[in-house]
Amino acid sequence: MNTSCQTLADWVEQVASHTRPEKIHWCDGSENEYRGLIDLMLADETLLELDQRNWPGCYLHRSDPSDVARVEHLTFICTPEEADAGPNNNWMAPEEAHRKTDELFAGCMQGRTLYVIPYCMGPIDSPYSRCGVEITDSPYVVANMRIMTRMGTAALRRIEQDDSFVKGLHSTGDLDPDKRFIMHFPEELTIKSIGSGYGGNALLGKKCHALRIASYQARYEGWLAEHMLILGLQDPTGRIRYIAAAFPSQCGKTNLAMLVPPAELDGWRVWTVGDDIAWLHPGDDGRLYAINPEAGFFGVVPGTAPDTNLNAYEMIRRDTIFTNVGVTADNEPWWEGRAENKPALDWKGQPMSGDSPAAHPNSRFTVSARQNKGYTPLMDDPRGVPISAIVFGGRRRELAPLVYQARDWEHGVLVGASVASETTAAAAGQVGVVRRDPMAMKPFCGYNFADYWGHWLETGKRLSSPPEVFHVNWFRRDESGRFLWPGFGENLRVLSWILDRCENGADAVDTPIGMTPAAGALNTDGADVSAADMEALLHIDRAGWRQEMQQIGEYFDTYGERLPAVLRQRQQKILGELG
Ligand code: SAT
Ligand code: MN
Repeated sequence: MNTSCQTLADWVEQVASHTRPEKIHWCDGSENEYRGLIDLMLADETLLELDQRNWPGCYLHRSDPSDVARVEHLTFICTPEEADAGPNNNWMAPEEAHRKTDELFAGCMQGRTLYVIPYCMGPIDSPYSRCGVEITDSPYVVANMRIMTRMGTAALRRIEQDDSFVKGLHSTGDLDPDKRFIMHFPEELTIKSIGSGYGGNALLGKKCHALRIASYQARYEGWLAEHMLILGLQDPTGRIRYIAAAFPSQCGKTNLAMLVPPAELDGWRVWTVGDDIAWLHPGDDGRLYAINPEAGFFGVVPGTAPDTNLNAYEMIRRDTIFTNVGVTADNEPWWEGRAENKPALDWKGQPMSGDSPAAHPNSRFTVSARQNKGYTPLMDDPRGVPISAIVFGGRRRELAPLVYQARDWEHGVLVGASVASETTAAAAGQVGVVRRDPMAMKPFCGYNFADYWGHWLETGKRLSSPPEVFHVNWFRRDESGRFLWPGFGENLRVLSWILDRCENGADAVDTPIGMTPAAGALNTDGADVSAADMEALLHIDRAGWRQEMQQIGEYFDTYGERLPAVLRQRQQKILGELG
């Protein structure tokens, strides 16, 4: 065998005898290996070459049209006790889940290659990083994992040292949605995923490991695994402070993490540490430190344009795998929001017709984080970066103001637990319905939310200088559906108020739900937003909030006795203050 880690060697052998592949390939993560995989996929048309003169190293993958998003109804947390998975998860007994998937895995790799992908989530030399091994029969998954994680020989060496890793078994199976399951066995540090080749279902290092399994592990080890971007904000004096922000999928995490300051805010810079996942650890100095466990971006393509996300727009001009975008007559990738050129074929490869979009709304780019202009070597710093502010947010047409600040950590946990957002195309199902999405972790928390909130509260007790906690909403609209806030680069105005608040340097108004910017405290000079819109954006609708807090109370009821009492007390207190 190719490793001194006996557990790994045994597992690979056992999987191979069950799935019956024709060949086994141990991934080393080299450039050569990547090139070989690309050539293989070009040959069997898993990948299509895009115009290499203008888009060097860029390829298009068209997934099965029934396999374009995460499938939450087929995603299970398999703990021995159902209550440990909580009302926030689908649960299946571990024996049943193993039996169901093992049946489907039997012989499923016949005639195919079994790839062994050792990977490390986080810098190879960080004590905060954790490793995994994904076994898959999909070369597309291998190529994506090479971009998204630190994959190959260095990761294998660390696994041999640690003698511990998350086992992730994946096969695309026959892509039959009726035989599709994404199973998590947190106590066994094991994932079994079959029947889908799509991102979050198949790149097991991402949501399955770095969020569902890691959140469970983090609870016992005393840290937090969160669905958060991490950015460094450099002010005109050159000082850099770090913010972690949790928004549901397709609510602008990647755009915020790569923000380009508007011309009026001269002298500011944004450094991207991560765009999707943060692992947060209390440091010796009582502050909270964050690493990004990933090495690349798996971002939403539609809407990527020079005025929304210039850095991403430029970053994906080379060495990028596109999934489910359209193509132009001259073989360039095309998506809604791309101003130049026009699409000839849609994401299914069909000629454009009617109003249907060229790119699937959940089409994605996979690209190395190093190609981003806002790349900072701090992304590879084993110590992580100290977090000044945690920002929660959702996509809410109504009610939630542009920004407000929690009073303290406990209130911050309530604010996070109360996040609600309109659903998006990132998951299969209806789009645009408001649902509770605490900490933007509804699809990703590997255990009972009540215990998870309890763990957040405990973590706060270990921090002598905890981050300040905020809530933002970039998505407020008026009755005609017009967005009230310009968003994108202009969001820096809100972030700068947030940083000032972290040092008590900006004026705020005390309201029952928290502190909002005082009139004039948020710099809108040169922004395209009227005084009336600004007032509407910061207005607290007391009747609406009373109803919201009541609904939050009802939502908490579903967690019964396990709900931390302090959350209930704080919710009741705010309800009382709303009159
Ligand atoms: O789950 S994915 O990683 O495919 C993307 C997302 O929904 O955030
Ligand atoms: Mn995400």
